[in-house]
Amino acid sequence: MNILRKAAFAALAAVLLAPVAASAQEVTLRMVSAFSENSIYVVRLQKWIQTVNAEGKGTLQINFIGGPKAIPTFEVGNALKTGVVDLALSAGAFYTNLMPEADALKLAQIPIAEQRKNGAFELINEIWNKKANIYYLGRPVEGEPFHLYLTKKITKPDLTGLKIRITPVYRDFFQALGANVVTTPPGEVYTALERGVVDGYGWPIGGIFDLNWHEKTKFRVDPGFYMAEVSVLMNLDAWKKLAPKQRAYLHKQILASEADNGFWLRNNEAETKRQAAAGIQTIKFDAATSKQYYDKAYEVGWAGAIKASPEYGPRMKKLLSK
Ligand code: 173
Repeated sequence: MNILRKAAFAALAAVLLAPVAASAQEVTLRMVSAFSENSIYVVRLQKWIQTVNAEGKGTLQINFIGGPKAIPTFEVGNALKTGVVDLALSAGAFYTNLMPEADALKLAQIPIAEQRKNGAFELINEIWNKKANIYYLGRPVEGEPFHLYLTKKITKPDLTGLKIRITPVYRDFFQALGANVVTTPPGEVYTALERGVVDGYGWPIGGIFDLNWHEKTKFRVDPGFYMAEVSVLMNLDAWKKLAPKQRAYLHKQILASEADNGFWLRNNEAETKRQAAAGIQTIKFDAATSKQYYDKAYEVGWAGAIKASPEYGPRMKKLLSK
């Protein structure tokens, strides 16, 4: 009798619990972006969210709250760490207040697909989880180099006497070239140019038209250096709360967006042409000077990253360099 009762109870429990375990309820995640809503990063993000939501009915939905007007660029990291939002599209340079290692991802010379294979991705998550309570989901933007843009002409890589708008991305490099630097979020670049507070700024090859900086820009210095790192990040507690099926779904969708990275090369070409058409002149150095300029960017970049994180900098360098 006792055994029968136990068996009946177990059967009942299985019936009651099975549906819960097999299909977790749909979850809605709140997402912000550190870039303005009209930037190509966010335009593409919104398309991605549409796909995620269309294919994720009953599993997972993303509610896009907005760009820096919702949460200021440099505060997105903290909002993510503390769980004010679940997901964010941001660049490491915008959350170095949480962990200096964030900015080192700009120095990666191998694609994210390879980072997922060679242990770099695991290392990134080890650091990001521990130091910022962030799960590093993936990197949908690739192959977009940074450049120096100027309102005044230079003939050699010497920025002495010039004031340049930066984020942590460019600090060590532009300072090594003699610049005076001023940090601003992207949203304040136009005003800084307009008021003559800065003589130039750092930004990737794409996007200077989004906030009308082309109106104030006269020169772009080639070559580009580093690679713009724009990633999808998740609050670690929110990630842990997802059911395995929901995690797998998000993972599948982020891999799909990474696989679509051919877009960036086409975009780089189009934006380069658009800059020329807008009258922005290219400043090029001779081959030896160009190489010195490019090599110096990485040299001081890694030196800065290792100084900021003696613990992880060398390991990141080993796994992210070519
Ligand atoms: O604001 C910036 O110049 C910056 O740090 C950045 C990082 C990644 C992509 C675009 C800009």
